[in-house]
Amino acid sequence: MNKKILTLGLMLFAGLGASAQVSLVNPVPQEVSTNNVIFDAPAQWSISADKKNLSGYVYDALATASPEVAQKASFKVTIGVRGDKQVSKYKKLIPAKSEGYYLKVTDKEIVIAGNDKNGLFYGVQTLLGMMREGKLEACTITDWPDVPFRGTVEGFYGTPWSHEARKSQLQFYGRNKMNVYIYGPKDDPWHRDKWREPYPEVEANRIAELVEVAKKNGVNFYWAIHPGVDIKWNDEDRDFLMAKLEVMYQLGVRSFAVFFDDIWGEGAKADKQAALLNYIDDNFVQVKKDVAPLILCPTEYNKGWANEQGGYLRTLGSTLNKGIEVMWTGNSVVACIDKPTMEWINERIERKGYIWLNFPVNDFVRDHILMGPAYGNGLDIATDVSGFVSNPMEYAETSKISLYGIADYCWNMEAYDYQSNWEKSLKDILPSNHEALRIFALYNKDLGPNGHGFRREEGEELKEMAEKALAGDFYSVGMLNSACYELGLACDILLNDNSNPQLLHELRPWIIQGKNLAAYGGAVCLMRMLSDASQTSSNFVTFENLYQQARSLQKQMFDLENNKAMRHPYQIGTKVGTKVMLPTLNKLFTMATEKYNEKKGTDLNTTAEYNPYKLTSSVKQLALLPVKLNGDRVEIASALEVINWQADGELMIESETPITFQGMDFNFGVNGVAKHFRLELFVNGAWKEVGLLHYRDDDPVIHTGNELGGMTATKLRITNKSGEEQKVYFKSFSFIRR
Ligand code: 14T
Repeated sequence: MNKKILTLGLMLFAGLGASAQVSLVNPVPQEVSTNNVIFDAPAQWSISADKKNLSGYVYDALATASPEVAQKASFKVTIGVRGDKQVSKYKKLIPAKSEGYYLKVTDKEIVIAGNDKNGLFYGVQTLLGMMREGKLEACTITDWPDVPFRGTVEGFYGTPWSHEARKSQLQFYGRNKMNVYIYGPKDDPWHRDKWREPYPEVEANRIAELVEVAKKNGVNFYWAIHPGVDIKWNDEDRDFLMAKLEVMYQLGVRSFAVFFDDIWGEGAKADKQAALLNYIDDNFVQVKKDVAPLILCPTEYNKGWANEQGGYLRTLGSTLNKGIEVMWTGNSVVACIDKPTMEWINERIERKGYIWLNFPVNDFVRDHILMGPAYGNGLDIATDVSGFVSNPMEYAETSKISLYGIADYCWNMEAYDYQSNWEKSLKDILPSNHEALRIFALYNKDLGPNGHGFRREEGEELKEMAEKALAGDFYSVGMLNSACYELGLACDILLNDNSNPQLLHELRPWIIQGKNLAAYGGAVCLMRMLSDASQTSSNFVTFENLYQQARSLQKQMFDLENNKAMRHPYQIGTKVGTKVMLPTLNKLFTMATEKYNEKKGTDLNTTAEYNPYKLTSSVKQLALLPVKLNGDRVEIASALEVINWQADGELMIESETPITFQGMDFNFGVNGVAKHFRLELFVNGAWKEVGLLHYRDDDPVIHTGNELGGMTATKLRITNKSGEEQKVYFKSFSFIRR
């Protein structure tokens, strides 16, 4: 051992060195033996390989490493696949597992011996991962994947990934040893609505290019077709489908999937689906010989939707050809996967389920961006699944945070440590400012309330200080203030980082909201401190000015959420820190304002959530109903009880700024009651009546006359003009602003 190695080794033991190089590798390898000796990677190396390995994707990957290839260099890299004479003396050390490899690193040479081509490719990836700081670690690694098929399914609703984003994903999968990418974006017309039609030339060429990029990264590119929306179970449609697959085959695609999710009616029949898939298998997959086993995404793709009486899953199980894979999202649409989940489904489909994990997909919670770790799946299901793919967000670059974890989980399940994986992922995705990214990501993990009931932990690290701060502990208020300061600092640093423009582009609205949240937190924490202080040290940093600042930031957060340029077109909002931070700050705001009001005899509004619309009503049961903006629709929540609307009783909505009306309707649940009510808008200082009518006698919905469209007003009111009490239901009320 030379002196340099020794010193570096000692530095490491003394805790001065960087982390051991093998620990930089993702996924975590199965078997590693090392004594933590770290040394600089050579400037040059020579490569010894069988002729067939001196070109192709493995060689190309190796050639991206920093050492220059020079045949005279004394540092030698030997690469080979089982059976090659270059690695014959390592034969016994190569794991006899698909995609496995053996890697040996010393200060003189490196040997990489793959069990197969992809195994060798992964050995090279491990070497590249280890070398990312320009150093090597003497070690031997024996490695293989636990799950045979690992990767992603681009299967979300919303803007499909761009071509550039897809290429970047495929490279990321190669680096992180994922071997599957299933192309099935819901909003690609030629995947779903126009499934019978071939792609136009530009799109076709892109797919052909993706197939090539996938190959270079050891990834199987699966192209999925989604014919269930309107398929007829006749020969004509079957032939259309076969013809489309043939066109895709000509583009280079060698792996296929057929999706029947989110449909109903004719397309959803198990026997018909199975017959079609078997037909494709018999007449296409088996005939071509170079096509991967088919994948089916069934209509009943989760336990919650499985209808046992209908026998859908058991029909698939018994009739589908044995080689066909069947996808499964778990006990519900969005769920973590565990052993009982797998036992339940595998028994029914008579094969190992192929997991479609609906994480980190956010197409059902588009106001949140998901930057948290991938956790919660059983660490004991490696032998129960045939494949495991994640459905990510339409934000491709940000999705890499979670995908980095999925890759690790699928490769080496028992060793999977989601927390340390997450920390590593941030360094991988934004090395220049991974700490800022980490701080920001802490506030972007949970999904918020959602129809699937799928939540993630967020803000655990804040809970104790939040509780104490709310209990009046000022040290904890100070800590909360520091946390907000860190968030604001992180946001500004990120906005100034141009090392990963795509990531920053995706995160931008949330970062701006993060800045608002941080500034709001700063104001609120100070408010809380001053609400107890007898005097302030500044004439300007007063409670009342901080109160104004907090109010302003509440409004800025609201405006950003409803900003047409920034918000998602059909799911509004840009939410950050919703699990612990924001609710804590809101409580603290209310508490501080209450205390101040009490002390000073003031009457400052203590409700924390900004709302430009205010409801008042002389009808008792209506007076407390919340009004909310939802997109461009202003809605009053419905009441569950019968409303006793007294004669002349009125309901009024006031807006801080003038509203230009587009339309309005409401439902009082009783036919023919429109004639008992009067609608008026406050226009230029005077009340103007707007006509009310029902479109049909048997339809309780009340509509307005055409004169409403385009009117601008700051208030509206509805009055019971019948002279007697009306018993109605308050089922819905909304108007649309222009
Ligand atoms: F195929 C499936 F496994 C699947 O998950 N399908 C969709 C998927 O495209 C989407 O991204 C995901 C998350 O929203 O959920 C499925 O879509 C749904 C699920 C629903 F419960 C669409 C409508 C639903 F009501």
